[in-house]
Amino acid sequence: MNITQVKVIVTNPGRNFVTAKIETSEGISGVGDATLNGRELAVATYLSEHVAPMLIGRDAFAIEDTWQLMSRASYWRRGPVQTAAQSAIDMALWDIKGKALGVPVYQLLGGRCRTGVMAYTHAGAAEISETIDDLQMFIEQGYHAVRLQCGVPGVPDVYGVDRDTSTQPGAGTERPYVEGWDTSAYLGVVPKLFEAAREAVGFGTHLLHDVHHRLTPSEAGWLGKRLEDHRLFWLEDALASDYQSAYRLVRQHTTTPLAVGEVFTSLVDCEQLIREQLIDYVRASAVHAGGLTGLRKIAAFAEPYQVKTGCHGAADMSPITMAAALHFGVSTHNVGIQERALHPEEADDVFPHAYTFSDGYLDPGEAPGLGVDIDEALAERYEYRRGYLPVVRLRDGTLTNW
Ligand code: CS2
Ligand code: MG
Repeated sequence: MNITQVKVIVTNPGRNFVTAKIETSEGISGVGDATLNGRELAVATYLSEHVAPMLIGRDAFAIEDTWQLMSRASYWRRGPVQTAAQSAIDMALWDIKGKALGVPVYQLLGGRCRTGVMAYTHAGAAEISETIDDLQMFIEQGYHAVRLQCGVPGVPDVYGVDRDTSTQPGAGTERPYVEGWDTSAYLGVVPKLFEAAREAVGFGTHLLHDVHHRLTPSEAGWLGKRLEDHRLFWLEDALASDYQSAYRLVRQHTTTPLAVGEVFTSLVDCEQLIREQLIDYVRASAVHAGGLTGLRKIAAFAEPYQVKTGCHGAADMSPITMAAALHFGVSTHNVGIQERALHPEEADDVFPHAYTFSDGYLDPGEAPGLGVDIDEALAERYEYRRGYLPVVRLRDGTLTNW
């Protein structure tokens, strides 16, 4: 079965998504997510101009060899643009192989090692009391794990707090939206958020928090220590992870579990973090870290170090990535949890899928392949619209990490 065509489909059902659809000589096709939030057309061009031409005529079953070709043929290694393209092709080839053999992809990855993947969703409001209301609502919906974010007094538009969607990341704004930040005010309110949450719901629900890359190692060590009595499931992206060794200082000061990695594009980005056990969860995702093949390489390296995965699952990756994450999630031993941010309804219509959520767990379903597709006719109705991610400035105007 040979690759005969690689279509690149850009659509905007509520936000931009980029999809690679591979057609084969046997009439079986497969889909892969290539969405890089805020830089979508860079990946679409990389796919159509640099990847597609060299894949035509290749054996569609040669997944590993194709992955290695996309890693090495560019000479320039890794990075978010080329890895998102590589990821999409990889997901599509696993989809094709599952369909050709008549089995869900998780069967090709080793079969089930759990009945479902525990999910977590996002509760975030300006006031702590409103975040707690959302937390209790999600518990009633069956979630066993919820991420909590809240506003920071005196700081406009803080990450993770529900706002008008025109400024939500992923919906995109014509120019980068400028959010505010003040670490001291933030460190004053987060312990209060988790005190209130534990007071309200006890310790029966896993609670998570995303710092979103904004602290220094000593600030992160202080916060982690301060939160220890609230037993978080994880404190995410406490630092920007460019210098993996910076996590040593955080680890020395706190036992609060640490998660990082939604921006990682390969094992190179997290090898030291895992080998030195500086983190507890690696957040790499199928769309950013080389597809299912790339994700499996990271998970296999992490297993002996007792580091688990907690794949990124924001709304700015398509339902194809969610489907791939769940086939990986039910069949990989050291999977910890799966993020579940809901897509706009129109996106679920463009990407019909077999995966389901019930009683706090996600399941990929039994459809052959990844169990997800793209409705090309419907996708065509949603025009691409350039959309920037926000940026963040401190009170004195200094740029920091969003
Ligand atoms: C966030 C993401 O879900 C998370 O953990 O860090 O929503 C992130 O802000 C977006 O994926 C950026 O595109
Ligand atoms: Mg995050």
